Amino acid sequence: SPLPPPVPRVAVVVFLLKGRAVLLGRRRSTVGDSTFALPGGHLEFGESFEDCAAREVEEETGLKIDGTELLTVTNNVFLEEPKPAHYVTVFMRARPAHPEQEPENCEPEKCHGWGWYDWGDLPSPLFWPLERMVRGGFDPFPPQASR
Ligand code: 8DG
Ligand code: MG
Ligand code: MG
Repeated sequence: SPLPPPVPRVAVVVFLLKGRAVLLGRRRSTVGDSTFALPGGHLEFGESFEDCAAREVEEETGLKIDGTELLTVTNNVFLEEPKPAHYVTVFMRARPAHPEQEPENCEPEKCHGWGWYDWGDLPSPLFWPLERMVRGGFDPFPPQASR
């Protein structure tokens, strides 16, 4: 039978924040191969954004998260990739539940490894949906309490 027409999918990704650092991993994927990206993945049928964020972060890094909040949504069309794709990407922020715990590379077939990167000194190349946000001045950190 012929292939069904492609459809947009929903992804949930997480700015996991520790001090002034974010957790990034270098992708192994047909989409954005080798670029630095946030943990995250596909929203499952019936799942909340918060539950998806917690599930994907734990599946990919072994870390549990706290204080999950919705930040923004972007529309990402990947027509140039080997396998064209279209994602509506939901960006959340969260904190590690146990800040001293190190991330584990739980899906080594999908990621080269996780690391904490200072927001002022991000690695390159970033996955382009993230690169576009950073260039646009997007800041995932909550406003600083005044001292
Ligand atoms: P799953 O099977 O675990 O559900 O999916 P996954 O293998 O973890 O999916 P993914 O590629 O990590 O995430 C799904 C899509 O989300 C990805 O193909 C494109 C979109 N996406 C963005 N920005 C980011 C990002 O910074 N990180 C991740 N992981 N995905 C992102 O638009
Ligand atoms: Mg995943
Ligand atoms: Mg993923």
